[in-house]
Amino acid sequence: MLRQSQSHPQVELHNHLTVTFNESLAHDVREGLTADRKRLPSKYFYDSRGSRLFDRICSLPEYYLTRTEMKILGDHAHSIMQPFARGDLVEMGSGSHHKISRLLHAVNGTAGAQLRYIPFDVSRNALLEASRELMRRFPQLCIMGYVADFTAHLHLLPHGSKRLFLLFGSTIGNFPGPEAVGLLRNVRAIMAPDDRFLLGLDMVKPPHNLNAAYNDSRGVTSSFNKNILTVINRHLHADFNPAQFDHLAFYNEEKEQVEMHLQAREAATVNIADIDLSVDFKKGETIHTEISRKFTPESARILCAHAGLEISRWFSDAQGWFSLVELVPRRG
Ligand code: AVJ
Repeated sequence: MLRQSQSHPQVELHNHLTVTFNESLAHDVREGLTADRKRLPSKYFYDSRGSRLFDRICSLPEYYLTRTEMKILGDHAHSIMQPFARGDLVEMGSGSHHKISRLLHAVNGTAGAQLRYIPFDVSRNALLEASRELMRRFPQLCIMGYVADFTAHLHLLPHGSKRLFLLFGSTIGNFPGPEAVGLLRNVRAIMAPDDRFLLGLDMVKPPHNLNAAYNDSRGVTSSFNKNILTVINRHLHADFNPAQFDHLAFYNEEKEQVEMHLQAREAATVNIADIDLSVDFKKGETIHTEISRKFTPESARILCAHAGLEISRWFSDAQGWFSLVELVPRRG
């Protein structure tokens, strides 16, 4: 299905979502909340309220990730963009426009520059909002947005131009090992030899810094975590009381990942009307809502190698807290 945006001739939107949000939520909630150890996929944090809460997290003093990645992007944008004055910038899970703006800014005004921005996001609204702002800032830019799931729909991308793939924010850290490798392999599978892939990775660092980043003093991360229950209430007519759950986030040193959970304060039964499910919670029982893996130079190299990707350049901050790795497809 193709939808051309009337008011913005520069933007072209393609909608490829085959199952509705409610259908996929219903399936995942049933599977996750009937399991022995209850879990919910972290992608359901991001309705419009959740996305706003996440934006607030990004500017918290404790949450160094966004700030650090933005600084690295600013420092190295020219060098990163040098081979891409012409071509496609494919951003997976694009969300807001700040990071791509840093890269576009570096080529803005370059003679002969001709870039197309291809964001992938499951939220049509997020795509439109970001596109509007980008068109205002970069009137020459062409935008071809995909309302689609980048874990499933990358093969729909147009061919013919040199491409820079982008996955910012350490989003890859939300996927367990095999899934992360699968996702990177999917990108590798459609890369031409001259294409590049810029991947954001949050690095292992002292546990107190990691714990602080996911337990901010203003409680924004707690609201963000509990928002997943609000999403289920609204979309599936459930009766979760978010106030009866505690936000739990900690760095698991052995697994090198931050884990977020929601912990029931008291025993409770929750009814989820639309899927005819009632779920019992014991006092203290948890729902695992997110993993956020942290990397070392070695574990990053191994992850990429498993996906057939080689690190060509490594960009980092002075402390080595966050990395942007530039990847090339390995031959053969
Ligand atoms: C957007 C997935 C990178 O894992 O740090 C922020 C999400 N979770 N605070 C992360 C998040 C709790 C964030 N990512």
